[in-house]
Amino acid sequence: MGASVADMTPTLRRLTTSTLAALAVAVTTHLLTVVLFSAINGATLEVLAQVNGIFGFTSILLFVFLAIAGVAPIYRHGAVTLAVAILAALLASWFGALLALVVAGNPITQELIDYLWLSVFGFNLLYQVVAVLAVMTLGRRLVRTRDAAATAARRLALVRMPSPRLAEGLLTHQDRVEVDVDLADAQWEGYVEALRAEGFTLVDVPHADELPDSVFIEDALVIIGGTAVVTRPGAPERQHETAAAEQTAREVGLRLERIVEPGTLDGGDVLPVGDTLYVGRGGRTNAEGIRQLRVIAARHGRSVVAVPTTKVLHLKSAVTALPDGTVIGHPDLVDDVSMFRSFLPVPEPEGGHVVILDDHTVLMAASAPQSAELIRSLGYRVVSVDITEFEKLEGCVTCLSVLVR
Ligand code: CIR
Repeated sequence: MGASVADMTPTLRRLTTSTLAALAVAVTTHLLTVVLFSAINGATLEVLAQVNGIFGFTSILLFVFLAIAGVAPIYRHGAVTLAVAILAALLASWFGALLALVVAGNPITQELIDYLWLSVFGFNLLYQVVAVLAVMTLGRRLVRTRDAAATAARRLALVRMPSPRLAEGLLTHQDRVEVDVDLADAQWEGYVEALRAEGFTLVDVPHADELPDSVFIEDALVIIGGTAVVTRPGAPERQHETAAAEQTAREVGLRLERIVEPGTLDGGDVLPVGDTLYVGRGGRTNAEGIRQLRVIAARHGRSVVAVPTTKVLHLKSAVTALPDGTVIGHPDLVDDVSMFRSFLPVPEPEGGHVVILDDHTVLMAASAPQSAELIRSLGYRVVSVDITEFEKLEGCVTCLSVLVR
């Protein structure tokens, strides 16, 4: 059996994707051009065979050029794709026509070269236009579909190394307590290692020394299937965090959507449970942010339930959900537990925070041992991590990563 897209190494995947896209574009361009050209010039079998011969070398060259160019990320930005498509179509048609003429016994003369340049705006023009259109539609779609499939099938964890200015992070509901930045670094390493040990491939969002809260990467992106919704954090100081997160999301092949002004939304306010996204309406996420997310979610077959959140920073500072969909949290932190279909109280405030690692396993902070015991008694495996330094900044176990699976 062949390896699935997700099993391949990134280089092999880029190579196969690029070859497939180049093949699809070259074959489609060839067939379409031959049919259109023959139709224009009288569609007899003889004309068809002749036209087929004229564009044969061109199509082989188009395939080779695109297959080689596609190993680089040429399909990521429309303008780059267009430039490469035009160049590949021009080169392929020029050299393809040259080869066809030479093989047919024509000597290379100045007259022949002039004729080739003229052909760029003559008989080769149709080929070039069809090739560029094929790259921009078929080629791009094929590459994006394969990238999205590969991303969806992998277990990725996007993380962002703490800033040396971590201790200056924002505080809203807690008093400032001194943060041990070295301990925070060690705890972050422990958190990342725990994810790695559970089979996640770590992806680093480039760290930002000047952004104290950037380690809380969860607030910058909301993942819905193969799509990353780039948020617009409610704290103006945190809005610069999204650019690098967006770039990394693009690089791992996620499709992008955005929350835009005047909407604000923090990822920490979004709790997915089955096809429902519970969204906290609190200090960071406003009504317009929720409205925009509702529109985006509907396109992906998800519904949004807005949850008033006044007692804590984010909805997920109060509640998260177990793999079976039970919402858990400390009752003192939840505005209204009746918002959730099934709610289980836990004994500690930090016990309401879990990251679902798989159907049987959750990640929890070591600061909630009794809640961990309760969750174990429900048949789950609990992986514990120490994150005290991040808890001092109103962070919890969910906010240090964005999982893509
Ligand atoms: C803030 O106030 O934005 C940060 N100090 C904490 C963010 C924690 N994020 C989260 O729980 N999702």
